[in-house]
Amino acid sequence: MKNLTLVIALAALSAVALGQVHAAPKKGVQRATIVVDHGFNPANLSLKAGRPVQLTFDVKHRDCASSVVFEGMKLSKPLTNGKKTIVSFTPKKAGTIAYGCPMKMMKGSLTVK
Ligand SMILES: [Cu+2]
Repeated sequence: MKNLTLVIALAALSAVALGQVHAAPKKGVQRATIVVDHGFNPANLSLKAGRPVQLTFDVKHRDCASSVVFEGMKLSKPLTNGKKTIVSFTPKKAGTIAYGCPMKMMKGSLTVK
């Protein structure tokens, strides 16, 4: 009888876990963390067009990247060592979005599909 109770409890847990997966909104925010440590890691991310993006730049050592500049988007945000900077936008179409330090020495890219 105790075993049966355990099985039911596990089944209930599984249902909750599955429910959470299904509950995730189809048009949810695409979140990712990019570590800034003498470069951007990961240097490339794949994103879906038409869905909001929230990138967290976790800055360890920004070096010359006093800010992160997104080319062709009129978007830039200052970076500070030891702090996190959140950048939000919605990629409208497929393509590659390049970003980097203001001098384009440290580089990263976003592949929008
Ligand atoms: Cu630079």
